[in-house]
Amino acid sequence: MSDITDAARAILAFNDRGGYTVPTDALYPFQWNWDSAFVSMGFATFNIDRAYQELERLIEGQWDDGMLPHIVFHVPSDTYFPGPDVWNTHHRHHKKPTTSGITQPPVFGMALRYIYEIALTEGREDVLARTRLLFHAALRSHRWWMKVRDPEKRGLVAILHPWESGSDNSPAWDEALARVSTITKTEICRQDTKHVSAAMRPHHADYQRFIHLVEVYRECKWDPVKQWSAAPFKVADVQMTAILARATADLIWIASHLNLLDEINELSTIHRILLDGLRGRWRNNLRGFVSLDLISGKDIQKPTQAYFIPLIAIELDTYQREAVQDEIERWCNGMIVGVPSTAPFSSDFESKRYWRGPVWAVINWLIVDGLCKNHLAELAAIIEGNTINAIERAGFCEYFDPITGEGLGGNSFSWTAAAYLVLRH
Ligand code: 9WN
Repeated sequence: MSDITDAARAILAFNDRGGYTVPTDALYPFQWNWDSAFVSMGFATFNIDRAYQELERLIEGQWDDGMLPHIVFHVPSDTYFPGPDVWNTHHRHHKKPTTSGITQPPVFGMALRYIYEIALTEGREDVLARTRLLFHAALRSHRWWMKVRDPEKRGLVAILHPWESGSDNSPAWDEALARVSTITKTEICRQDTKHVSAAMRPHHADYQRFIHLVEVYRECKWDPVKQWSAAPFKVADVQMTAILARATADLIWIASHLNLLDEINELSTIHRILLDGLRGRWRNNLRGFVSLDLISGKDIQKPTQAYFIPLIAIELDTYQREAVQDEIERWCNGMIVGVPSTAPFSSDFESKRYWRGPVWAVINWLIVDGLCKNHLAELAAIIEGNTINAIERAGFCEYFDPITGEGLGGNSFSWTAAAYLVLRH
């Protein structure tokens, strides 16, 4: 085992708060949904029980209707805004702990398959009951997605808040977010810029809109049907849909192992619907997949990493495969580390600002996985190698400047450590 692998494990231990892992100390002091799913896979490379525990602690926050919230506030902290008092979701789920009122990409099902597969190779028959319980939690959340976030049956699931996407202030949301009012009743007490330079974070007006959206949904008392009608921001997101589709395929795999025939049928229907929806979002001229703004009815053409995420779920045809390869190579041309979260030739590109250019190790992990699935192993190996090099050079930071390779955002970041462990595994 290398020193760097040791260091990655040490970061997960340092960020462990008792069976769940915070993304990084102070900047993100709670349990985040998709961070924990990635982190559980990192744990699975050396500690299966801890991997299961990460997911078990996450579902403590699952709502009665199946939603897996984006943050679980296990223990109070005043180093992050907005905290539980701003969300005010208490009445929506009658269990402790409190949570935020929105969700995040459902990497959970992908993680469960990953850790279950490793457990099986280790001959761990004792994980069966734990796997079954987590499988049913994931299934409930996938039902929630289909019912609540695709009520008009497009085969695409929608986000009602940029924070749900995980790519918070991506240029992809600019036009849709500009329609949202900047007026808020809540005083905005940002904590993020106390930990990280403001030049790397969203602008104040973005935060005003983020909080305005929280207030709209809070006034709906977090009722999903009311939220759908009231939402001033509503985007059918290809990245989210692709992750849901892939996680659904992974749940089908688990259900086959557990011999759950009704569940296999139900999930197979969901899978087919999502793949049909995704296939319709490919654009030849852009050489990628595009999200749909459900309020304007227009394609979101901004070139972001989301263009390529559907590869984790979809088998491309030969034409698409070549187009994607060319396009990713074009985006990475001249970069020390790709894949940038916004294309470097775009006027929105900013190499250091959140989701507007920097490289995230977990996004590369998804892209590498999608390229391998689509027989583009050579390009996958290059991106994987560059990601590992970037981490070895700059450390386990939150994200990287693609032009300089500099490490940015929070330090000692859990999902970067997890990405290292999995890509090295
Ligand atoms: C809001 C924790 C999270 C990640 C997101 C990332 C960032 C939060 C924030 O940090 O979002 O959820 O306050 O900026 O964008 O992907 O899950 O690491």
